[in-house]
Amino acid sequence: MRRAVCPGSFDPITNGHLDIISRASRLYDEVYVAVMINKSKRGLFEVDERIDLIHQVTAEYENVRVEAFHGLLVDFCKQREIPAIVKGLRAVSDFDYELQMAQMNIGLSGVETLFVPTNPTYSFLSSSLVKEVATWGGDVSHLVPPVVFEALSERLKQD
Ligand code: COD
Repeated sequence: MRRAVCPGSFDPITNGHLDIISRASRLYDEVYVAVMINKSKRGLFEVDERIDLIHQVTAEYENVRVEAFHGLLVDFCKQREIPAIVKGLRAVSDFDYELQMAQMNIGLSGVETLFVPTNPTYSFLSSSLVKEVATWGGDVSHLVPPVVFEALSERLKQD
């Protein structure tokens, strides 16, 4: 069984994340989407809400599993016998930090990182920008799946 993980904060999942997850699901038998918990950083969405949204938007991919994890990504991988991390690369600016993490992860545990070039349509897209634009009333409906757009609109109405 060839397994891989797509890790992230997913606060919330965007079309850029989804593009990488769907491409990974075609390359591997089983793909874990790992929502990595960072207790020092409160998100717009609770971890359970992020997971629920990811479940909804990945429902069509039968080989995709979604889990939350608190700890090192390499420990998540070790516990599930996952040898590969799949990351999307948006721009050169992503590369420096992604390379550091990839080298740290292989050094810690031998887990490889594979980089997938972003779909040019989403090369500028991040969860933080989506939240910022939506907060000020900008239209992000083409940047996130419809169910995420609804959740985002509801959440920002409450704040
Ligand atoms: N196009 C393509 N790919 C994209 C796009 C896009 N528009 N947007 C995001 N992605 C991909 C990238 O690969 C990105 O790395 C990933 O999705 C996740 O993005 P975010 O923004 O949801 O998540 P981040 O960047 O906050 O995630 C960082 C991690 C949680 C992966 C990292 O901090 C981590 O592994 N933490 C666990 C603790 C740990 O092991 N630390 C040591 C690391 S060496």
